[in-house]
Amino acid sequence: MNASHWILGPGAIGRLLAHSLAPTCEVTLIGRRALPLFQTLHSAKGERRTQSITCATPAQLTQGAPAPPAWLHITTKAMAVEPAFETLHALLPATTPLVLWQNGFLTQPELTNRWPGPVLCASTTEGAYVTGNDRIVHAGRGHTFIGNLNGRHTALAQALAAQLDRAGLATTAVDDIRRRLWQKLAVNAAINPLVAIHGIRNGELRGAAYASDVEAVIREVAAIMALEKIVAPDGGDEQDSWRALVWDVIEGTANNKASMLQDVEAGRPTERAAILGPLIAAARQHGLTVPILEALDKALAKLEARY
Ligand code: KPL
Repeated sequence: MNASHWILGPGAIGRLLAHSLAPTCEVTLIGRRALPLFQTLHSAKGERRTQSITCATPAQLTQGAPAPPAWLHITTKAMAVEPAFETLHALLPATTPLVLWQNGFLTQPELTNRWPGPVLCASTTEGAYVTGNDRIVHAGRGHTFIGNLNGRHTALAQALAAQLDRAGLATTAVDDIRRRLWQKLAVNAAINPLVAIHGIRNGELRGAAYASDVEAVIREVAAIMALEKIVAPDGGDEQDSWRALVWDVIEGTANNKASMLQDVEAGRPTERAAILGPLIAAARQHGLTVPILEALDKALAKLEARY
């Protein structure tokens, strides 16, 4: 068996990681409630794989006093990272490498500065969703990038990328994870708030009713990215590069119910603080006004206040 991995947050990405690593590594999936031992993964091609995956609550781990893991992956939503991490903190040597799998850019800088051990951030385009307590669907294969925000821990990032790659999740260690997290955040900011507020699938943003709103968000996001010196994935720093990126993702995910819409429908807090928060904060720092992003943030806050 390879190194042991604790995976905190049994959502779709957490369970996808557990399924992938379990055949070759010691894996513990950690969540607030117990999950069935036998977990099934359905692939997009209709294949099915059931395997036993050790699941535990933080209380059970605390009682059992297990050996600490080689890796702690935190796969909760951004706003759940702090309370979830608090439940395990006392069990972890300060040298334990953390791997943060959140969208946006909220907890990544915070934990990178605070945790004494190595902190790696992951940005993934793997597509998965939960269909029950004991099953998930791996809807689309993607790519995962792993790196440290300060450009440190290169060998560790490479070792983890190799492990994940061997486990079937295409992964590359990178030295520009900050840029990649902000690129994803730009796309999420242009899609997620609008579809969550209007209750629509991603593809509906192409219609006349919403396309100009998307364009307005892209203009503000592109202005922030320019000030933050974040180039688009095609290397361009013009608004057109961001427009092309966002509309490509809308096209490619036209049938998707975006994660923020799923959160609103389920009455869960959204990731607005992790996605819109860093953009609005950066705009303020640069003295830029972003009325559209601020209005989206307010509208989401109002929606969340209803549940
Ligand atoms: O990542 C996404 C999400 O749903 O959070 C997008 C890109 C918007 C695709 O649905």
